[in-house]
Amino acid sequence: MAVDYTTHDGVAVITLNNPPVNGLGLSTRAGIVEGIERAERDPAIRAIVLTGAGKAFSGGADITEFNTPKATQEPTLATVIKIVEGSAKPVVAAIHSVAMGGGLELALGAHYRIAAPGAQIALPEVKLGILPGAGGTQRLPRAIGLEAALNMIVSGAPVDSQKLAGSGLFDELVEGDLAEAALAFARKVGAQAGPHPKVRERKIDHPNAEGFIQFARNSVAAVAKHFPAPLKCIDAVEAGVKHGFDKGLAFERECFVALVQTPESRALRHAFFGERAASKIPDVPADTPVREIRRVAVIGAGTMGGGIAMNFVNAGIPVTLLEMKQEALQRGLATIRGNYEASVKKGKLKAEALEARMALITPTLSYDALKDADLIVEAVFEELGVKEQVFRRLDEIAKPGAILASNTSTLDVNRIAAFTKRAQDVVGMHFFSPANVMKLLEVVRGKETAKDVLATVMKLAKQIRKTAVVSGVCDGFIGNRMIEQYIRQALFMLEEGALPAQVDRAIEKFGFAMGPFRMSDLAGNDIGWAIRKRRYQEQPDLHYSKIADRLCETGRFGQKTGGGWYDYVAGERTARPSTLVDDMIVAYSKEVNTERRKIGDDEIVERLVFALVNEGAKILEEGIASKASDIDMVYLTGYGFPLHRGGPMLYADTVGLYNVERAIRRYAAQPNGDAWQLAASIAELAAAGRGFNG
Ligand code: 3H9
Repeated sequence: MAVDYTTHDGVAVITLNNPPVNGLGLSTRAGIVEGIERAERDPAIRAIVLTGAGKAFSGGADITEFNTPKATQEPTLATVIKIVEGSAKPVVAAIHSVAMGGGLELALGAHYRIAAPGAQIALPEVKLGILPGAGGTQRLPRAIGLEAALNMIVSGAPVDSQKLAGSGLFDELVEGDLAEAALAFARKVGAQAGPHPKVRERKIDHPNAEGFIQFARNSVAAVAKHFPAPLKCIDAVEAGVKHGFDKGLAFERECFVALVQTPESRALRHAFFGERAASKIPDVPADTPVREIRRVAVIGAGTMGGGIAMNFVNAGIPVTLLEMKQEALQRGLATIRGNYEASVKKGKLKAEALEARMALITPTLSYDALKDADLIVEAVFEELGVKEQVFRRLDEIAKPGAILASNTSTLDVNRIAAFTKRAQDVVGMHFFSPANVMKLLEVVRGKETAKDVLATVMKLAKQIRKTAVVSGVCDGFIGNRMIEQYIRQALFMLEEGALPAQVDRAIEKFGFAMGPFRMSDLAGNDIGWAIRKRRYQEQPDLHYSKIADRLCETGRFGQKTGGGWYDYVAGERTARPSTLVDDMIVAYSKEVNTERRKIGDDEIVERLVFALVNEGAKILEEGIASKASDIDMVYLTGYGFPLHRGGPMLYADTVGLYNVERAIRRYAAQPNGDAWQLAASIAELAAAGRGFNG
């Protein structure tokens, strides 16, 4: 049963009971209506309490029902709220923990609301690319005022119930037992003559509603470039202000129906579920016991090691930081302190918190100090010989059961594990730079990594607020293996007729945060050069454009050398197209006998994005990633892939795999086409009329 019904001395209590968050799916909605009708029929009942079992009042509409027949099947949420609001017996919503989206809208349809402190109150629909579609844009402004409501609706951010005390939303904030208080409140209002108050009948008073609405429009302009929902939220609120509740409600409904079908909303919902799905590993059951992580050690206090240490410290976990030399240790600590000081300056961190965090770090020059660490993360130089030394040492000193993690981005985790006699305890934790900022963590599963090690690391990732995605062992893991194909295409296109600024502009217009050449100039062109040099040895037949090597041979490594694909003025980060480099590219085309042609922006985007998709498909085929959404999470959180497109694999589904396949076949027939080896699964899924995500 999704809804429980009990009676308590004249009061009916309707309890949503649809774990995990009392989502308002069809059976829950039907249960509420049944409960209200039953209470209305029963002459002994004077009032009704509406509440939620478990860890929420309600997390809102059941998102999994969107775009399915259940979503529109009666009773819809709008109907449920109408019935609640229309009840002759007063309905009291008793809110605790979470009242979000449709959950809050349902509560706004009740005649009275009481809440426990600490409940998260939100209309987060905008984060899913939609707007509150069951009266939220109409009732919330009437409950808490135009400005506060618009802020909540447009940001989607949760507000603590305590902060909303006195806002007009709650009739009472209850410190003690909410259930008891709800019964008492219901008995009180049940004894009063009706009609009972309705939020819809309140007025929206604002001295300059039009001005504030315009201000709100201006403030969402940047986000609105890629997402239609924020402006629609404002339009719907405005409709209610200008034309009254009923017209506003009808307009809100119209917007909801349109938005829920947009690719942007699909992308945001995909990211919402993708994030949660990433933490689930198919053969690691949810109840796998985890190891306790009370103390972490990080080896290497460079940029990476320091950033990694900060993640744990920020979560209150003490860290022992090991370096080989005193100066390096001091430098590392100073950088960490500097990062925290910058946060204090920006007002994001209190000065006392800075000291408390620094106090959680124990610097050391001795491996012996790592003896009591439950997790040791190695972030030393990226060379197998160096890793070997570290892991052999760790095997000697780490306590039994300690997890030994490598931050390697390119090396074989199985070989690293083999340096120890406890391969089951070894795992990859590939953080992205800057490690204290970037959300992504690739968790690299070696062939012997124990399940409880994986479960522990995934849980820990949540604690340090990372999006963790499991990758099998392969060169580059999920993210870098795919980006290599993207870069390869970018370089071929230079050779064939494009220039760096055009490539970057096209893909940035598609929505990437930064194009491949600006990105490479930022990261340092020497990094890619080193990888290519390794490739030339390992796979001498692999066809690469040598254009980037030419650039590197001139010492143009990017921003750090004052020039790369672009020119840079000292102290600035603005990328200025470089005549010298552009001439060099044109000369190179001549040298390799390629007649330069005009390459359209569409081709640039397709070749870059489909290179990711094609490699992603192979990664899935090989089981390196266990699901398409994992790949999308890697790209959304680690590589600046546009969120409104939902990641490369969802984007491919949106375009249609039939079209993706045709494009890849077309590019494979062009010069440099040997770089395209169509993934078998693309052709198979396309033939079956399916996508990566079903
Ligand atoms: C809406 O209401 C539209 C209406 O305006 C109009 C309708 C006509 N549906 O996050 P967690 C699942 S739109 C389905 O790990 P937490 C979630 O996938 C909705 N499932 O827990 C996960 O499943 P699993 C507006 C949902 O304690 C499990 O619950 N509401 C929903 O850290 C636990 O989730 C929102 O946007 C849902 N609505 O946080 C709220 N919500 O275990 C979105 C959660 O299988 N939800 N699940 O992986 C949240 O922000 C958080 O989940 C919440 C709990 C704060 C509620």
